Amino acid sequence: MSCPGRPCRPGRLMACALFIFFVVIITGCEKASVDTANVCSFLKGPCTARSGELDVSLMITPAPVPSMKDLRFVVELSGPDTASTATVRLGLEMPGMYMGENIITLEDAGGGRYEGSGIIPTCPSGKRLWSALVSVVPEEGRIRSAEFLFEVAR
Ligand SMILES: [Cu+2]
Repeated sequence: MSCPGRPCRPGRLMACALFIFFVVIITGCEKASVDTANVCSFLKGPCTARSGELDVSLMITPAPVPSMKDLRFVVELSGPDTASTATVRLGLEMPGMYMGENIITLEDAGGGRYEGSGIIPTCPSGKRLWSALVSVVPEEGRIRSAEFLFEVAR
């Protein structure tokens, strides 16, 4: 490969490539602007959300939520649709950034309570905002889901 008017400088090409790479990362992250009023801390207990007739609460321990440590996830459901619930899944993702598939199937602990454990990886970009999408899959009828935003600890 030759550069017009001057000899090739691999160092310069490398710098350009790195610059473009970081611009892509930064603009990619900034698309995921989020209303921080809706961010859960779990410091004062579970966060709650409503999906149709279903009330969904989520607690993650320990709080604040560390990355790369074993975490405990507890979902509690209440409402008329709760009885026919077959499966409750929890999907962990970063808004606007693909961090790999991270889905936790929660065990039925009875009384509308579902429990499981998992790990949140450390984000290479240093971002800390995560989304836990709780999907309630009934034996029949439509899947209901509730999203909980939270930040992992520094
Ligand atoms: Cu990330």
